[in-house]
Amino acid sequence: MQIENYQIEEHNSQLQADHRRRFDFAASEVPGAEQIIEKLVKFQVAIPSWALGTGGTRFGRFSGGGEPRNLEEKMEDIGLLHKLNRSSGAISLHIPWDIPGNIASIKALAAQYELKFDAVNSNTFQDQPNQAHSYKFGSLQNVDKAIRKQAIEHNIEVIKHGIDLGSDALTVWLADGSTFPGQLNMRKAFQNTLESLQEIYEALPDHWKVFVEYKAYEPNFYSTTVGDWGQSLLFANKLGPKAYTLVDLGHHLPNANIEQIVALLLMEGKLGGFHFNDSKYGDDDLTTGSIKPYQLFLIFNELVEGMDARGMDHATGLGWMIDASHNVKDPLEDLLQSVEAIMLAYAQALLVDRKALAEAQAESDVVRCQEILQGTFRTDLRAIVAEARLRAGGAANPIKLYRDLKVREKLISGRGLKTVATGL
Ligand code: LRH
Ligand code: MN
Repeated sequence: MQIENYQIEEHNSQLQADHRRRFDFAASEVPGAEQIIEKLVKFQVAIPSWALGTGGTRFGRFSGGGEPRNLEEKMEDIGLLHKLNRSSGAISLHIPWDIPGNIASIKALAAQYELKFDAVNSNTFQDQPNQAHSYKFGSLQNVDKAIRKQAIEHNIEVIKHGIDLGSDALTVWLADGSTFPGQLNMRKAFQNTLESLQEIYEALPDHWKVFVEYKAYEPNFYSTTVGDWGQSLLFANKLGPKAYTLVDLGHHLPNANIEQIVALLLMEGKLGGFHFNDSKYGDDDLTTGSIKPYQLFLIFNELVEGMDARGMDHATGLGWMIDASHNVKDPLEDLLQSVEAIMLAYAQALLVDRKALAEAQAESDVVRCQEILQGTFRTDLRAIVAEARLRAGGAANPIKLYRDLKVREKLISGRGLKTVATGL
């Protein structure tokens, strides 16, 4: 299913007058609107190959139909998203859920859909059919050297797939840990994991990065061997300059100050990237910005301040990726909403009057600091984000066009109601 340029042009001309009115007002309110629009057009968010179907929970899965049956159809779906919002120009693969078969045809398809390959993800949290050793008690931490070796070899294989596709980063998330006190020698688990990661690190091409993703709990419920930002930073510092931490917004204990964690990891030059999503309780993998939009803005506020302090290019300096799972919504509509929330938070962070904020902070004028940040957060930049999308050739209102074109209905008629996408 493809969306044609004429369909986008028709949609945009119908919404032109309304958009122009809203944009002219927004631009009159927003100093530096043109600079913000330029940065938004450059900013691309990678879509996870494992979030194009209906994940479900252990209590049940309610398929929406028309799910992609293979990597080619997943790239078709991400191509659709990118056609609509021009900000989803990358795919992040998860191996072995999405092993690229014929590299040449997969790369040709990526070029056709204008998609780059972002970080590739290894998977040593599930046992594959005909796997020699089980990861039941962990992978890189495992007390059994043969199991650690199997997990190391898998990660090196994932790097090879990434090299073939033109990716330049490996994301390692480990479910490793323990579920009961006494089950694990946590110091030895750390050391086994570090030793294993060092072998994986040695296999990285010179220009590659490895992102060490931390998570507080699940599927282990007593200790997680890469359990928080401090442990991830410890690994990244001990591994070397190609190793960084990865912040998945849902991987923190309740009320963690994620924006402070981001500020410090960026200050240390050890922040590698993000898995954007939202949550109210645990690793809920909900739509980005759907539960705590102010926190998302505060995170981007620290990112813009910290990246500018280091002279980093916003679009290419970090790994911008979504990591979500869909239970009750159309996966493509959910991903369109997530990208929109990310672009809005980034736009608002670009709008913050940094000079005024620094002056207010220098005078400990708490109220003025708040007024500057909250005033920016309460500034409606949706028309500015829409204008950037239109200038990049996208749709004025992606979800409206997605529905008007009956995309899901067409995917269901093409693929059937019962297809199940690999992933979460
Ligand atoms: C773990 C995680 C990790 C992925 C998986 C799909 O919770 O966030 O990033 O490997 O989800
Ligand atoms: Mn993640």
